[in-house]
Amino acid sequence: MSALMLLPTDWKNWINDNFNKKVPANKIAANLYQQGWVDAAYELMNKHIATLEMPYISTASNQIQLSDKKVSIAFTCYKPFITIINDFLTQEECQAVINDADSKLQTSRVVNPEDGSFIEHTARTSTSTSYQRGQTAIVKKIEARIANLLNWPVEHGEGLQVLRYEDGGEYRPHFDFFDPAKQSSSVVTARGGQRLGTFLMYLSDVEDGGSTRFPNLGFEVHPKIGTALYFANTDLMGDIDPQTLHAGLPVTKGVKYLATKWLRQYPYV
Ligand code: PD2
Ligand code: ZN
Repeated sequence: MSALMLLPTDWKNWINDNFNKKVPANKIAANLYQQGWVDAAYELMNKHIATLEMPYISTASNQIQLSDKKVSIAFTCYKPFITIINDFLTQEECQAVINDADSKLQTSRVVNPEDGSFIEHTARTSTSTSYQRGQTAIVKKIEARIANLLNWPVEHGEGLQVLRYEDGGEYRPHFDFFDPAKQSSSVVTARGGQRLGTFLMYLSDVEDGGSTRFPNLGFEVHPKIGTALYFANTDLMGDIDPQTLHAGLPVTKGVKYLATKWLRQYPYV
C-alpha cells in the first residue's frame, strides 16, 4: 500500500498546497520526514525524481535498470542520504580506468579553506589524477552512467578523479561540501555552486584497511571492486550536513584504487 495514500487527509492537502506553490519535492519530503512520515517522504522523492533540486537514487525497488546496465542497491541510509550500489562498474571497466590513470598519478591535494587554492596536505596521502569531463571514452561512459543513476545532468559534475592509496595511505576525516561560513566559500562555489553529493567507485579489492568510514554515523563501507558509494553532502532542505563527515581509512595491506565524482548544484563549466 502506498505510504502517501495512507497519510491523513490534512497532510495530503498540505502536500497539494505546497506543490501548487511550486515548493520542490525534496523540501516537501524534508517536512514529511521531520514529522515522522519517512516512507511517505521517500515515496514522494521517488515519484518526483526528475524535479528534485539534488542528485538522488531511486529507492523504489531493489534493482535499477540503467540505460546500459542493471544495478542493485545494497544499502540505504536516509539521514544523511547514503546508498551503496553493487556492480556499478565491471572488473574490466575498473581495470581500464586504472590502466589509463596509473602513469598520470601525482601527489593528491586538498582545497585550502583560506583561499580556495589546491595544496598538498598530510591529511590526504594518496596519489591521484583528474580528468576533464568526457576526456576519454571510458570516462565518458562512466559519467553517463552516473548521471543516469543519480538523475543529475553530466554538466553538473566535476571531472573524474582517480586515486591510488598504498600501504598507510589515507584521507583523514573531512567534509566534501563547502562551508558557507568559510572565507573560501565564494571562490570555490563560483563555478558550479555547492558540492551536493559525492559518488565514490572502488576500482580494486583491498586486502586490509581502506574502508570509507562515517565516524558520526558509526559505520564504514569496505572497498570492493566495482561497488559504488553515494552520499549527499546536504540534507533535503539543501543545507550542509555535518553528519556526512567521512574518512578513507589507512590501507594496511594491498593497494586501493578509487574514482571520485563530485556533483555540483549548477553546471560546472
Ligand atoms: O578513499 C576514500 O574512501 C575516500 C574517503 C573520503 C575518498 C574521499 N573522501 C574523497 O575523495 O572525497
Ligand atoms: Zn571525501
